[in-house]
Amino acid sequence: IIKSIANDILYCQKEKINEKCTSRQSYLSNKRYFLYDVNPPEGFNLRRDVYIRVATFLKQLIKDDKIFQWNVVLPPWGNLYHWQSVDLGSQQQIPWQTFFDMESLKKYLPVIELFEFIKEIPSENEETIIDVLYFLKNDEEMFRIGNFEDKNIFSDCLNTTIPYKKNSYKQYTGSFWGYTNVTAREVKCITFHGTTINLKKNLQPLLYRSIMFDHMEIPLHYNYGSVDYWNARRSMRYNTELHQISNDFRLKYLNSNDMDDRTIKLKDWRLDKKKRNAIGGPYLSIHLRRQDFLIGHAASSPTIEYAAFQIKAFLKLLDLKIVYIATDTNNQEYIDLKEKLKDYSVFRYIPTQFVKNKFKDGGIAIIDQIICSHARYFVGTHESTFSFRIQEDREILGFPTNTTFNVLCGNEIKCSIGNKWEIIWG
Ligand code: GFB
Repeated sequence: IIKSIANDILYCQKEKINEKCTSRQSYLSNKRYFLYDVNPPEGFNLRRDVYIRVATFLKQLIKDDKIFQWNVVLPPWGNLYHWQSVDLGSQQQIPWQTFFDMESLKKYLPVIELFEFIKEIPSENEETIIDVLYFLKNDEEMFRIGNFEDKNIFSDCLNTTIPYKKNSYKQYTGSFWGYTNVTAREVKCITFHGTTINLKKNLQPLLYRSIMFDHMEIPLHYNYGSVDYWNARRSMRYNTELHQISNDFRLKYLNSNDMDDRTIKLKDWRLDKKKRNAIGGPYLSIHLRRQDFLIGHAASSPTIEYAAFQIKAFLKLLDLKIVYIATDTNNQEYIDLKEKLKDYSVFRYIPTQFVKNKFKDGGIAIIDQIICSHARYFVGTHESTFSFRIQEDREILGFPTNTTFNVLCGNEIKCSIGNKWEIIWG
């Protein structure tokens, strides 16, 4: 069967599309779709890192594979634990274009939204069927013993609780980002350990057109921190409207604009060049992570009093009068913090209802990140991926590293400057 499909593919590629090819075109076209999903509790900024693992892997695959045209289907955003604004109703099935600039992403890799995939794939019984879904899981025993080695072991899923079950048409239904009309024809479980490249053997493009991996957070980066990693990261530009909102805020309240701050980026990220001369707007920016961090990272989370003490020390040191606070804290804590900084101008971004409705909690968080990334000096929260993404954006903008890799200290532990995660340019 494989041989005959392969022959058909080659035939249809070589010949002009004729009747034989047209009728079987979608099956035999060399277009292949890579879909993925992530463990539900994971936050927005860890998910962004998972995208880079996928993107760099697929980029390499496309380089090596001369037959198939690989496309990444971007998993819609939704139901994240941290998105708690009750006035926005359910925040699910949000396409990537709400948060990111699709043209920039496409300059790195062929990506499509899930709704485009649903349109492209002919449906059967009104279902869009993914050919195979691999449910990845960790080897708990290996983590217990600490004897790590690469693994890709198939199991029958019988001993695993999987969130997929067969419907009356014998397809697997499951969460599929809240789309009840998306199903999978086959589900297979794999105990996996290793980097994304090791997933290649499971793709089998001669058998499957659309291949999905669930728990894509399990495979590790295969080229972490390389030029290619940073190219993928640079292609993750935000939606231009989110930039515009942030720029308006910077101009109005923070006396900041790209020309004076030396933070101009070229329209095409591929043309941006290595630089370290950004000066940023005349304000200090702080990312103060609260909520679940107060439990998960209690030792490194300062009290509001101690946070204010440290912020004042930074402002004095830098001779700045303005501080921008990005935080997920409640109003009362923010008011307390502001009160303790009353000799300074303290700002936070408060969205209009229109902006909230349009960009949801995820977009508001990105506006905070953009404003933080343009400050003269940034101080983040230890081990928060939200802060890590701001640090990366500052690396891309060309700030000297001493203005970026700083964190607030908890009351109880001495803290040092975090690792400097410096950009590598090609
Ligand atoms: O992005 P994230 O994975 O970063 O999750 P961490 C934090 C989320 O909380 C963000 C909101 O995506 C935002 O939705 N948030 C946090 C903020 N700080 C701010 C802020 O300054 N402004 C705004 N507007 N929103 C990890 C989680 O979070 O923390 C893990 O991914 C776990 O699931 C762990 O909860 C304790 O790395 O900070």
